[in-house]
Amino acid sequence: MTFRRGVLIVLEGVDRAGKSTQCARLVQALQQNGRRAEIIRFPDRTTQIGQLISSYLEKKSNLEDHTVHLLFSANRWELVPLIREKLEQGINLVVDRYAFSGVAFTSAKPGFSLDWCKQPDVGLPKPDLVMFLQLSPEVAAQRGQFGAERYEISSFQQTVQQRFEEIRNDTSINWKVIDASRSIEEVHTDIKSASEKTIDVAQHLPVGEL
Ligand code: T5A
Ligand code: NA
Repeated sequence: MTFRRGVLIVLEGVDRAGKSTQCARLVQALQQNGRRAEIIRFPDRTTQIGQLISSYLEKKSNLEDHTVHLLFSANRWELVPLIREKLEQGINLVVDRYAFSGVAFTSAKPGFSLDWCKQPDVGLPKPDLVMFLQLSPEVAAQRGQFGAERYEISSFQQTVQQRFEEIRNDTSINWKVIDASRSIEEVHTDIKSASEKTIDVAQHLPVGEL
């Protein structure tokens, strides 16, 4: 039997698009189909770097904008050995936010170019599929009020939404836009089918780099 690596599947999207809900459902569905699958989320708030980020997001501390951008990236880099190991073991990884969130959120701040924001993540394992959960701000608002975290402000989120649109022009990435305004089950069906198709193809290919 030929060896098959795990594939790297990322879910991105605006706030409350249902990323965490769908990541959990996808891992469950892949496992039910007899595949090995695990979830990874960014920021990973459990590491020392992750704790600095978490405290910043909770507004318990302030960090300079370039510095926090590099910390979000470092938080991904510190998990790269684990990510590579899991993929080599044939474990499919479902990732809740990745470098694209990093670029979209920092470049929504004044004075940050998309190009500068992308640099620290160059060389990270490249996702085999990035699903962008699209949801209008109006529908997102119906899913509850913003919490107290740093970026949970409507005007900032609108800019983040625009940055994501620009980022999706990068044709070196395998993007799939998913209409996230439908029911959890309908969205899940699409995500599951796109993921199964990607696994069938990408498990035979080498892991790329951003
Ligand atoms: N950030 C992150 C950076 O600035 N740089 C970086 O490099 C990275 C990685 C982290 C913050 O850090 C920023 C971005 C963020 O501001 P987080 O911890 O990922 O944030 O964010 P959360 O607040 O946990 O997640 P979101 O608000 O984005 O929500 P999700 O995960 O998209 O949505 P989810 O699944 O939690 O669902 C939200 C609500 O909607 C309901 C759910 O039950 C839930 O109540 N829901 C639906 N309702 C109706 N129909 C559906 N289809 C639904 N799906 C879910
Ligand atoms: Na989430």
